[in-house]
Amino acid sequence: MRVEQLEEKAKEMRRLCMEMAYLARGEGAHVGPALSIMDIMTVLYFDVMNYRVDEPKWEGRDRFLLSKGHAVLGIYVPLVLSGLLSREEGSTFNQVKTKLAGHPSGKGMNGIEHPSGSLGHGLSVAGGMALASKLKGNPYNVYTLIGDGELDEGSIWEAVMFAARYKLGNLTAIIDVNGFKYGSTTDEFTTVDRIADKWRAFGWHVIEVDGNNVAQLKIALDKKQLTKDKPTCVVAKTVKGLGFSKACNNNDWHHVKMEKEDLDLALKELA
Ligand SMILES: Cc1ncc(C[n+]2csc(CCOP(=O)(O)OP(=O)(O)O)c2C)c(N)n1
Repeated sequence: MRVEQLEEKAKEMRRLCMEMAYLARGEGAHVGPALSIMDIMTVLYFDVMNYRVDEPKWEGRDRFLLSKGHAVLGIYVPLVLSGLLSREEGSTFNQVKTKLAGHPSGKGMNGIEHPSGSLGHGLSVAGGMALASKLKGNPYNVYTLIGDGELDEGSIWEAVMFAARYKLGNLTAIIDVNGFKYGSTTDEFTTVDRIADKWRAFGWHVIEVDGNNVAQLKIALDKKQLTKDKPTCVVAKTVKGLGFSKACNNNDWHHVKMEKEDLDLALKELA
């Protein structure tokens, strides 16, 4: 897709995100964490990744794992807009008997490669999938998206070493650097600062971008950027809650029960 088309798609993604969050108003939804990654998800699902809507389990598909699983609308929305999930399934988000739970379980539905929600696991699983691709001689790429607060989890750093050791050039980790975690800024307690330097020191190929700029993301995530024998880390600086004025850089919108007036305002702003 061209950059302008991707920008339009990102807006459509944010509109559907707000509509689905409102549908789940009884349970609430993680709106801020999902809005910050919408541009990344747009570029992945509508410009970068190979998948087949009519054959969701195609062995050659690229794999995506949402490690910060609470931002689940960030993956349900592109799954609905790509056709991997139906609109009808989408409208059951976070309601009784839904398959689309508030954290991705993937049970009985297409497009979720692995459950998440307990932070810190996505990169380990993605690394295993990337190694399997090499061992089986079945070429596909694996992508995982990690929160900057999530970098506090020690398991991530074990997986960082594993991926470099096995030269997983088909693996890309994208870090959503929005400066917040749950209830605080990222640097309030423990701090993982100079993120790019750290991943580089562990032997990764690192690219830094504005994670809400689809033109920059399109270049950074282009498969031509992958190196044969180093995994790639895209450090994406984002704004939590971007797209809706009340949520923008406001961590009170980490998890909310939305009111109808919020939805109306959001749809107006995203028109
Ligand atoms: C192992 C684990 N510990 C704690 C939590 C609770 N928790 C949910 S979201 C969150 C903050 C995550 O921050 P970040 O990764 O920066 O994501 P953001 O919401 O800011 O996009 C925490 C600590 C969890 N889900 N899993």
